[in-house]
Amino acid sequence: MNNYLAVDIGASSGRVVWGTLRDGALRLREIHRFSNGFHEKDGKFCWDIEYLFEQILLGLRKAKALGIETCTLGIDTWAVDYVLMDREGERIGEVYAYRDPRTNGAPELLHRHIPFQEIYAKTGIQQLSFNTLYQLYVHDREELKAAEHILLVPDYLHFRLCGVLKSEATNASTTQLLNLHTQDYDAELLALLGLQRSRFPELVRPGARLGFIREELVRAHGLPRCEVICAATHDTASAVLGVPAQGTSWGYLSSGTWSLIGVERERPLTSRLAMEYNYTNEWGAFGTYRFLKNMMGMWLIQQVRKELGNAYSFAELAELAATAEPFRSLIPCSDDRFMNPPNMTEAIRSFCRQSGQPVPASPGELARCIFDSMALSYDVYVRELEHVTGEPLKQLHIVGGGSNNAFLCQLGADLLGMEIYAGPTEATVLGNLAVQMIADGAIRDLGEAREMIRHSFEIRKYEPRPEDPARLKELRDRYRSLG
Ligand code: ADP
Ligand code: LRH
Repeated sequence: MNNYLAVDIGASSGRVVWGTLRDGALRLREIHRFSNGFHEKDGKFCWDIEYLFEQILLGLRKAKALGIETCTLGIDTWAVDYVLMDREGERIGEVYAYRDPRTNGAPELLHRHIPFQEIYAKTGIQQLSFNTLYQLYVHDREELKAAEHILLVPDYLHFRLCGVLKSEATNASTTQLLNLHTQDYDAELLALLGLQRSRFPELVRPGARLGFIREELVRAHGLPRCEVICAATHDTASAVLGVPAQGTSWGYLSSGTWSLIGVERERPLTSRLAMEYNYTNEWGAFGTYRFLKNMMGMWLIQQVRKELGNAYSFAELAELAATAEPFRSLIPCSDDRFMNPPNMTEAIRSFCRQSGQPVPASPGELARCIFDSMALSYDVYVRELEHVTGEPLKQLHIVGGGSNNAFLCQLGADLLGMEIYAGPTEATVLGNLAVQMIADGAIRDLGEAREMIRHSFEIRKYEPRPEDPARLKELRDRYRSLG
């Protein structure tokens, strides 16, 4: 029996999970879980990359303690953020978090040199001010000059583990620097940043074998003998691989710190409407593209929960929301004001106050305001998605931590008038493992992986309850009018 380890690090937490295949079923055992989050250092918002690397080593040490002597390992993390490295392999500076405000206004500055339409035609990537393109554009010039290598976070972690320099394609596409037509980094965009192609490693696809964890690390930390395989290193790419869908006409909502809502396609879609709606075409594994849009996700409730002193669990906040008055106050979830405010609770209250709505006071009212707004936002984006692709959706699969929120799943089903299938929570881990198992020949292809996931994990179905069409219209209009 082969051992497959997945390291999955999201913006709010990370885990090391052991996957095995037995009797045609996929089994998971969580070996190590740790918290994640960015912190403020000298006025900059940064990730603690050394802490994350230590957590990976700790997880691997625990794997060995459980009796795992040999295994393969795949890593995925959140997208767009990067590490600068000199020619000796030393990190330069801090690893900026995408919520650092340094990129506010950066797209407008960059678009003076190249209009967004041209960037979109090349890359098919939605405009988010934190895309690597804009982050590099405003990065300290001296630091950037000193950097021999620019590595996205999982590529850097690969380098630290096995000394190999590669740029994994699913995550690299989120830089907004990959050209859909040449299937490589775009020369014009690199020139605009003053960077040569050589600063980025060669592109590799999920399933590529990177090599074994360095002997010194294995000995110093008591690790298993571990071959590193490129997962779909963008967590959302792995999450979508882990969606237990079958057939056609399904959409997905990867629900964690972000909500990523979209469809899987075999070809990119870069029509004028796709650009106007700001839909993205991120590269997926096995020749797929993720046509999706980012909306502000559980970040809203994560921040409010923290500001309530972590006195309530996520499940309790969902239960409190269920008992609060429905649709009393709404916020435009994805508005920039909620990107990284000094205080989320205050930002929500202040929006409600300014827009003449009742101000949510209690934890239940705050949670209700967030979940009502998120569910209405699902509705807006699913309608856009159907319009732009010309293909109606029959069902939506929600995966990730947010799939545990039964209240929100049901609300989504009601507003969308569509069946929602919720779970697995650990779809990202499953997508990560699936790539390793396919590379290993243990699973034939993505279809078989999804079928196995469907049969191995509980998936909850939410049927839409009848809604009054006039009330639905009124709610949609109200939400859309928020701006
Ligand atoms: P990320 O990968 O971005 O760190 P996750 O996929 O781990 O995010 O999802 C974390 C989120 O899942 C939490 O912020 C929370 O909103 C939600 N969540 C997890 N468990 C529950 C639960 N039991 N009930 C409601 N929400 C939950
Ligand atoms: C989700 C995610 C998302 C990106 C954002 C930076 O964790 O990777 O797909 O847009 O983080």
